[in-house]
Amino acid sequence: GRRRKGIAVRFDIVSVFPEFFAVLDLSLIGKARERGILDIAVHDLRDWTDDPHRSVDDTPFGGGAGMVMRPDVWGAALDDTLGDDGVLAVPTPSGTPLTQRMCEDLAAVGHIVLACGRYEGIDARVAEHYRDAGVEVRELSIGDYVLGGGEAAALVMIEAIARLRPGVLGNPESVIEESHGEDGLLEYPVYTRP
Ligand code: 6SD
Repeated sequence: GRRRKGIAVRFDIVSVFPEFFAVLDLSLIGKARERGILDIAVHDLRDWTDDPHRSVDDTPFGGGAGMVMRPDVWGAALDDTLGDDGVLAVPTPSGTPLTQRMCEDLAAVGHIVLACGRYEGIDARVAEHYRDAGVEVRELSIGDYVLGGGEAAALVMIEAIARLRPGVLGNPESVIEESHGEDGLLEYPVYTRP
């Protein structure tokens, strides 16, 4: 199903740097994965190439600097990972700004596929194709600055979304409490005992 309450949420991450996501073995997210509350699979985009060089990029149409990620390779990877229930999340500096409210919305999605770009980004036909096919495609920015690729942004998204899932935080009151503030965030200094 697409929206769910209690059971495990699934994240599929597709990247040319799967090792980037080793930090998801740590802390609350690592524990939640061990407990089966979070189901996170990390995939190497190059597994969907079929040439000996395992090439994922090509020269940009019409010229320009750098390389663009190939739509055929991304199409093969996303056909396999989206299934019939995945929401496609694509980190990009030109995307909709990620907010706490949007994270709450995404925490109700049962299956999120994160497509991490490198180089000059993913060929624009990929998002267009999946939108046309009826997939919910979210192009998201984590802030108004330019990263080297989508991986760090995907980590931010997973951390912000996963901690809203029931059972991921040790203390569920800390999620409830933070929702009292004006913009949903803690806005006062905190102290341990003097
Ligand atoms: C080439 C990317 C993907 C490059 C990004 C996202 C945000 N908020 N800043 N930069 C980004 C995402 C940069 O692939």
